[in-house]
Amino acid sequence: MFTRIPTVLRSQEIIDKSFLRASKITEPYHPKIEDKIRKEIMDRVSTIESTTCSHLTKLVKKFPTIELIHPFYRDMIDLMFDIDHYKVSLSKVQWASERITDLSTDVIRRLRSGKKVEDLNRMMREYYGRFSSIMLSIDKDLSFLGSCRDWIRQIPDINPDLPTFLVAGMPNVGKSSLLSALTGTSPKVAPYPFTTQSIFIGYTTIGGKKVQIIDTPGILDRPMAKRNEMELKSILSLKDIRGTVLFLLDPTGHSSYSLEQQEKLYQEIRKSLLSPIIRVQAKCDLTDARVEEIAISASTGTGMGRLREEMEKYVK
Ligand SMILES: Nc1nc2c(ncn2[C@@H]2O[C@H](COP(=O)(O)OP(=O)(O)OP(=O)(O)O)[C@@H](O)[C@H]2O)c(=O)[nH]1
Ligand SMILES: [Mg+2]
Repeated sequence: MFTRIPTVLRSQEIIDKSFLRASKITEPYHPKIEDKIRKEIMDRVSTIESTTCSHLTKLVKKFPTIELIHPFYRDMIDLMFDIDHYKVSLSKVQWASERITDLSTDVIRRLRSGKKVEDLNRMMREYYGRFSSIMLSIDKDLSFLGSCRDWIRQIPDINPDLPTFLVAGMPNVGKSSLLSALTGTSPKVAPYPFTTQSIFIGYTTIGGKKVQIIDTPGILDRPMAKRNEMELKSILSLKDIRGTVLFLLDPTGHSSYSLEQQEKLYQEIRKSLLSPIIRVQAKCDLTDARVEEIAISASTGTGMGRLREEMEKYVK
């Protein structure tokens, strides 16, 4: 989703890069030396301007605009860094780009009327000096945006506009197996910020619609009390996805959690996510006991049709 944000160069790197390009420009023979030098300086100024401004405007364009992105991403970003600081830094980059364009236009206009070689050279030196100081004045912003980029790139590639199911349940109850049984193909893996775990995203068609199913190991699988604040908040940002939770309960003892422990997690998820929840009994091939209306086996495929019918009710 946000993997296409370009690397953010620091001020000095941008200065060096554009000066190096400019230094390679030489004008062929002109009968008058001042014409040759004037043309050379103008070309250098244009090169510095276009190299720098295209980098800066690309940055502004490729960084997400907070107002336009889905609340899920906005909340994630809000957890990662100060959004106001982010907006100010982006607008300073925009400002620098505009200033450099103005400065370059101005010097090119003045170069046209410059007669003596020494005047032309002075204008060029002044231009280089002013250009550098504009660039250096946004160095802190570039450095900050560079770290924002590293954060933003960690936001998982969830499509918040697809109907979504979040698989939840205590460890070992069969969440990953259910995801595979529903989606067939091997899921896409994405890191999830603030946790050491990755999430898995699979797709299938239910009721004629493409849906997204997300397995969230380490995220929706243990009591909230055991989590730090960042983890809690990152769980809450899942709320913005407005998915339906598939809550797996394993009554066989195979997962080594009692049904009571599993109920407790169920209650917590119900309260914190406020999403609709479909309760699903897992591993029904291992026991004849039916504790839930919907009982499935990811191993044998029993009950999968019934589960899909239920899921269809939540795919609007
Ligand atoms: N017999 C049987 N075993 C199952 C079924 N579903 C999962 N298992 C087994 O249960 C174990 C845990 O399954 P996973 O799908 O990895 O469970 P999980 O909830 O993703 O586990 P964590 O990611 O560790 O939380 C594995 O050994 C699976 O083979 C099922 O329907 N029937
Ligand atoms: Mg798993």
